[in-house]
Amino acid sequence: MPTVVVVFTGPAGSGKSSLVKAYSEWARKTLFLKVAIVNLDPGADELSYNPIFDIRRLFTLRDIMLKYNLGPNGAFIKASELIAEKITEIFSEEPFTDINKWDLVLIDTPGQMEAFLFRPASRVFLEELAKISHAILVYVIDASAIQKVSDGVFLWFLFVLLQVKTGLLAVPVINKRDIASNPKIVKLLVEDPSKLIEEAREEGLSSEIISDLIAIAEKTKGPFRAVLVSAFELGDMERLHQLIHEAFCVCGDLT
Ligand SMILES: Nc1nc2c(ncn2[C@@H]2O[C@H](COP(=O)(O)OP(=O)(O)O)[C@@H](O)[C@H]2O)c(=O)[nH]1
Ligand SMILES: [Mg+2]
Repeated sequence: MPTVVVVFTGPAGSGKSSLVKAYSEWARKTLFLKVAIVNLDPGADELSYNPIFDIRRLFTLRDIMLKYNLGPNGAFIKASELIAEKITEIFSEEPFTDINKWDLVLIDTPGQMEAFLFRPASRVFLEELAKISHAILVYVIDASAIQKVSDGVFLWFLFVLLQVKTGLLAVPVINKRDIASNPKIVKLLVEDPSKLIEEAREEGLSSEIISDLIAIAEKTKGPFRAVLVSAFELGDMERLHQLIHEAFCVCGDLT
């Protein structure tokens, strides 16, 4: 089977790094896959996994703050520009040089998704990646961050924008199921958003706007089941694995 590259994206704190760790451990232990991990987050303090490529070898957030006299937000933006500038250097290192050697390559992205994915520079990285592999974006939704319909719709819109921006195959996964505030909303958001309209009315949201937003959620929902996982439960990673494979089957790739 060709190498699968999974890019973990999502808002800060949604659990990208935790899922990279859990999924890599599960895939190695259960499926005996050869898994390589890439860390693209220059702001990571300590990593709970062992990356084969780590952007912090080229620069850290702290280096950038000092060198360019920037605060953390400015430094994250600068970091994504530097990733684009150093693209040849990055792709001349493992695992990119011989990507077919691996069954699965997991890419952890900067904590602050908007400073990387929503900037022009990320396109350079993702385009380069798509040239050498079958890449999929996993968009991590934090179930504990969704109490109301409006919380869910907001996070869904970031997912829609991510797909529009990158044009890559993307799937949503709901993390932190162990501390989910309102699992019902999360599930409907992915599988049947139109059912949220009633609930949104009860929240007193402007019904016209919210039904328009939900109509867009309906249009962009894709054929996927809601997959709820906890990065603390290794067994849950089987569901994530199946979701990724289903996504490739649906788009007719990976044959
Ligand atoms: N309860 C719970 N906490 C989680 C889960 N996944 C991650 N976390 C916690 O959420 C915080 C942010 O996780 P992290 O992986 O660093 O998020 P990232 O910024 O998206 O990389 C950390 O304190 C994790 O321990 C989960 O499934 N359940
Ligand atoms: Mg992280």
